[in-house]
Amino acid sequence: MKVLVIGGDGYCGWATALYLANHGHEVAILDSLVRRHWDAQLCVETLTPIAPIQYRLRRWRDLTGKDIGLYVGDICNYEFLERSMLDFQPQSVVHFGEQRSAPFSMIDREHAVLTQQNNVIGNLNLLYAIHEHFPDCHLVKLGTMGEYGTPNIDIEEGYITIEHNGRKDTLPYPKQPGSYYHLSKVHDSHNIHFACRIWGLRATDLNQGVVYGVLTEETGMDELLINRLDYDGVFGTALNRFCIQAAIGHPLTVYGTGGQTRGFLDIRDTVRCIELAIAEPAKQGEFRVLNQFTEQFSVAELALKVQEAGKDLGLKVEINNLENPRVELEEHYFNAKNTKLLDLGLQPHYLSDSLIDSLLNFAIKYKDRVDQEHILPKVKWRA
Ligand code: NAD
Ligand code: USQ
Repeated sequence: MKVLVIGGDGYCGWATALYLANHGHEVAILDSLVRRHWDAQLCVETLTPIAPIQYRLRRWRDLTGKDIGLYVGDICNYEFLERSMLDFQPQSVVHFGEQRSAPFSMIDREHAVLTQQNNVIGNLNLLYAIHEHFPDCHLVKLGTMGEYGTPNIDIEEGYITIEHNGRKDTLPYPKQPGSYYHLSKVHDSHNIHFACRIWGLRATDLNQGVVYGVLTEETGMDELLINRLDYDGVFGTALNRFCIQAAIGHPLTVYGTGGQTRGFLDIRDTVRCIELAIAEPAKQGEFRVLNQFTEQFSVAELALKVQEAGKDLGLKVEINNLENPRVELEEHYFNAKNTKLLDLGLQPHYLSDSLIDSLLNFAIKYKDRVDQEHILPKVKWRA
């Protein structure tokens, strides 16, 4: 299948583009490279030294003989998006290309506006491009589990059946997101759902949990193919951050009590979920929603796991409960469904001691690149 991977220079997108190319798909990457620009603005670098996208792709071709196309530009620019899609003629579009950090979106008004403009307008342009030129193309859009928030009832996959005053209907599940970033995903979901209803587009919204890990079969082939691994207080995410903190002897930064529970998955499952979603597209007019995570953990549980694994490697790992910079529930009910991807054939890589070990060892290998200045959170929700 011809698959366009938007955001293919990023953490999930790079691993996915290589995985799909390795599994027989014809792949092109579209990316504005803006994430590299935001890193530079924040003066942060990923733990791993990532090569320029052109070098990455050349190395991939040299190693495998497979070509991955490249379109460098912003999907908020409709003419560029339309031209690239007409050139590539995709059958599926996987859309990872957004500003994806909650803290980044909460820095100030400017960053909130940037996040919502970039995400909502880029996604809307994509809906128009598909409608105008590729009405049969399947859109696979990365959403987030954080769209649901932490309601005091079970979280379903996208929809909930409600009985009210003697009548019954199946409706989109209520959304209570926790940042302007997470809100941008809710706006995207509504726009996609609407486009499916009025134009008959086919779309899958993948409500992904927090991703951890760095190595996939393909990104581990060569140093030039290495994936990014963020550890800073803006773009770094819970488990990845904890492993890197443990590697450099920094106390683990648990926000508040650490009772915050979220869905998590290994990056090797991210790439497989995308493959499964592509292989069985949503029907024409269908807005399909799949919850993409394999296990749920509290942040405190993850910190304890890293502490345990660290012991075996001779690391003395301390856990610090910091004042929570976010506004979020620290003790709450969380029980989210995630059966639809399993039904499509996902065989999860559950979080194991060996995965934490390998992530710790990976972090130790690159620990000299860590700038301690960027570990503690600086962005507050109530600044
Ligand atoms: P990332 O920042 O590593 O990658 C995103 C890529 O999109 C970057 O290369 C960036 O340059 C590109 N991009 C951003 N805006 C663009 C635009 N307007 N036009 C073209 N390219 C653009 O992020 P990631 O961690 O790979 O996340 C990918 C997607 O998955 C995001 O939509 C994110 O919300 C979602 N997601 C990520 C996680 C996670 O834990 N990393 C969890 C759940 C959902
Ligand atoms: N947390 C800590 N310590 C840290 C970092 C985070 O306790 O050092 C806590 C946060 O307060 C939060 C939880 O861990 O309660 C998750 O935070 P995170 O930074 O790991 O993840 P989040 O901000 O939710 O965002 C990430 C990705 C985003 C994606 C989301 C999936 O950056 O793109 O949408 O995970 S989800 O969480 O399911 O919404």
